Amino acid sequence: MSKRTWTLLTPPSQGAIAIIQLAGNVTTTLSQITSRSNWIDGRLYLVDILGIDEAVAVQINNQLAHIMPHGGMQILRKLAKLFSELDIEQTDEPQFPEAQDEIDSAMLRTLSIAESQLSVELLLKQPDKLRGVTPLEDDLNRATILNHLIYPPKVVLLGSPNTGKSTLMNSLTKQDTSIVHDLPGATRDAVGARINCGGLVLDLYDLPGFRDSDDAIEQEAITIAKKIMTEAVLTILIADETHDWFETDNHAIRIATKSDIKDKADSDLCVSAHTGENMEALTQLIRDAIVPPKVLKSDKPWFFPGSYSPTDE
Ligand SMILES: Nc1nc2c(ncn2[C@@H]2O[C@H](COP(=O)(O)OP(=O)(O)O)[C@@H](O)[C@H]2O)c(=O)[nH]1
Ligand SMILES: [Mg+2]
Repeated sequence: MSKRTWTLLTPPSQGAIAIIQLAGNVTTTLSQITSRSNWIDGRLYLVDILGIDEAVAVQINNQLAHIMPHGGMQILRKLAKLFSELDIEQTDEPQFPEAQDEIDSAMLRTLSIAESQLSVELLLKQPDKLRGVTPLEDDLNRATILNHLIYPPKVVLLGSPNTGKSTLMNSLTKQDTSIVHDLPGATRDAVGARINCGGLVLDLYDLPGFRDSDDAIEQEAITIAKKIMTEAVLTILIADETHDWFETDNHAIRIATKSDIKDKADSDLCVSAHTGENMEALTQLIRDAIVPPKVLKSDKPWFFPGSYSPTDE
């Protein structure tokens, strides 16, 4: 008998409906967990799952079925226990019966985990471009950039205390994620938030100033911040009229804050979080610095994760 597995297709959190994919000998599984013995492929049935829940279920073929119970966490926990008792193993590898071939299936899997809207249209076009193609170095370099549409990259704000980093962070996240304070060094921890930046989803961090400090907690925050700095794909250098730019070897853009008071020369853009001036332009600038329009609009194939392994040759 082929190995029987189950995969949660919906997010692992409270929802109205959950979708669970069953794979392996599903005829056996369905007869064990419901009282229905006769299943026509592709037809939806309302079934009772051993008193746990009423669910909609469909057998796609004798190796694949979907059951759609209510999405409460208690129901999911009970179902997980039931599957485990029946020796049905949980996996994180959904199957896509609608996929034409392996590359199509890899694309659908990537699409299911991709964070940025910008990836959707692009991914759907890839199977046609990728079949039978081996990547060149140039293709792999382009993939490194485009993969940021799947896995949110880290971006850091870096500048002297009081230049307006936390205020900018709050404005970009539209929440109070950062401490805004007039005292220099008010941001003791690296504060991060996942934001949608013109269609690109990224993790933005407001780093503490790297001051010498005897405070153990502050030292710890600085250690964390330095690690995030090295992982960041983009550093947003922040300065205002009275503070100058920090030095960095990272890929960086220079954003001058408080343009409502005065613009600053030698910046890529002057913004004001208070008036909103150039805030829209800032999100586009950040996005384009990470995924340049030239790369996004390229007609060449995107070797997204799972589409190619170096041993494919
Ligand atoms: N006029 C003006 N003041 C700002 C602006 N952004 C921040 N500030 C002020 O600058 C000070 C320091 O801001 P904060 O965000 O805490 O700076 P950080 O130390 O770099 O995080 C606060 O008093 C803010 O209100 C802005 O766009 N215009
Ligand atoms: Mg701050």
